[in-house]
Amino acid sequence: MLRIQLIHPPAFLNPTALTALRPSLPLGLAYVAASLRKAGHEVSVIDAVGAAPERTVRDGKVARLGLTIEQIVERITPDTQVVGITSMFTYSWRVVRELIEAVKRARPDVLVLGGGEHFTGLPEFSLRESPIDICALGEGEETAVECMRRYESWLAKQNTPPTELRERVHEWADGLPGVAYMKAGEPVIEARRDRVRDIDEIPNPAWDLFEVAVYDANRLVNGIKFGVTMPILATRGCPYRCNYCSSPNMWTTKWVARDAKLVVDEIEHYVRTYGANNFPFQDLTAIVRKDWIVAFATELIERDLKITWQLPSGTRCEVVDDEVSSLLRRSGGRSLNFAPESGSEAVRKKVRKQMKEESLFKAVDAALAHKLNISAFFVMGFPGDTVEDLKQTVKWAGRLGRLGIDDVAVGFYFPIPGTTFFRELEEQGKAELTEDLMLAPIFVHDSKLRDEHNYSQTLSSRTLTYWRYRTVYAFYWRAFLLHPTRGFRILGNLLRGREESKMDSFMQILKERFFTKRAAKA
Ligand code: B12
Repeated sequence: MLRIQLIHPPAFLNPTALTALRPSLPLGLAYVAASLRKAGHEVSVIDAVGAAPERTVRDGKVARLGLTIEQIVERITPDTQVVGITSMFTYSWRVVRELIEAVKRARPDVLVLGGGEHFTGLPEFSLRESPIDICALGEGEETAVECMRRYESWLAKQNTPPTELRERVHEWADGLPGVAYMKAGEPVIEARRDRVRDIDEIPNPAWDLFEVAVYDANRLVNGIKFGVTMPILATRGCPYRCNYCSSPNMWTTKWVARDAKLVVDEIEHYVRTYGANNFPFQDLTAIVRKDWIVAFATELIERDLKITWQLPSGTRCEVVDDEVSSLLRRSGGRSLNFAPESGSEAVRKKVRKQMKEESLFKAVDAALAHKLNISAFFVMGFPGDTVEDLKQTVKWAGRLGRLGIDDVAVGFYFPIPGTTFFRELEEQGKAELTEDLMLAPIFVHDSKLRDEHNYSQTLSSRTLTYWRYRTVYAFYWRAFLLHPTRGFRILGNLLRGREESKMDSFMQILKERFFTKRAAKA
């Protein structure tokens, strides 16, 4: 049995962003906590965000949300043997690196294990740029448990408390699938671990170790806040290979779904335990197989839990037909996001989206017929994009506005480590791991694109900004004029503090900012 403390680091925010991207409950860390506890270890959590959800401090171009690094280190207990740190977003690498340095400085006797999308996308970089001891790559539960089993038996053989843990990791981690560490000053990236075969064996997230209610109370949730919110995960991975997405490297193209009944059991448990009634799925793409989504929605309808659920990170549209849309609506499904990325077939081909125009608009028709809230995600400025491509996206946005979907989100492309496009840009010497590149994901939400965040190589930041607004305009003037009740509904919700769409969420955040500013002035 090891004493392990898992850390959810402070978050970076972009104080000038149009949209307020804020952290939410760290699902990955909660899963790892549950598996380590099931393996018999003593696990506790230091949640820098949950412990100080209202503390934001300006830090150059960004703001930090949560405890200070010093406050986190103070919370590491004297008998702790291992610290695990999660990092989902490369844009917050600087604060994660500072945390690793501070922990190793204060507690050289503690092993520091990192995990999450960032470490999986950039293992060598993270090992060279920080004193971290070992990184778990990809799906983390089994790797974390195996890592701790080996470390514990190695520790037991040490006559004296070991020092220089980083230099000696290879003594116990050699050949361990799914990890990366340093050996004689050079990174060793072991073979990746196979994906978990029976994901229903993975214990549910250990939310009892987190201040769940604090996240809901401070609106640190993702998606539309229809009510008391808890994240949930029903599937892992995605069978597609889009060039801008890290999933093929992180999860392989194996898409695995949990037993639908067990997902509903977990939802029911949160209804009872936390009074939750709103469930944003954290799945990369939950709707891939029709039989699974039909079984899931049917089970929810039969249990009649009076909840809402949604897919804020998007989903594929190929199997969303009349039957599926009707079941989604009746089971409390409220908000779907489709991610065509571009109206240009050439761009969808270039990024390997494999989404046909016909599939998207058939799914939109079906979902609208059953009054589902729908948004569409578009991205501008992929390497090589042309004005002609952007014009196609404007056309699609106009068409979707006419049809009556609720919202569009139009972002700018940014390179993500561990993706095909990132590797290509790197080979061309155009993806240096600078602070600007890493922060791009949160700065592309600014009112205009900055040159340092423009990776299109063909179009100026000014042109891309212009076409973003052309797309937003093409959608919203039709959405409001051709569907006049919308404006009144949004106004009504704004006054009542209610959210039913992305626009409502955006308005609530604007309202909050306005009153916070006014209170600060008073
Ligand atoms: C849900 C999701 C969102 C949600 C909210 C996420 C959140 N919690 O804040 C929304 C829709 C809001 C969102 C927004 C964005 N997202 Co997003 N999102 C995801 C998504 C689809 C799932 C994340 C998830 O919960 N996975 C499920 C859990 C179980 O997996 P996990 O967290 O990876 O944890 C496992 C392992 O990583 C590991 N592990 C994790 N922590 C630890 C710790 C230790 C010690 C160990 C041993 C192991 C370990 O074990 C865990 C269990 O197996 C991922 C893609 C994906 N992975 O599928 C993208 C992803 C994380 N998002 C990404 C990005 C870029 C963004 C945006 C910046 C996009 C944008 N410009 O708007 C914004 C930023 C939002 C913000 N808060 O700042 C990128 C991040 C890439 C990177 N390297 O930085 C990803 C990878 C998408 C992609 N394919 O490229 N996102």
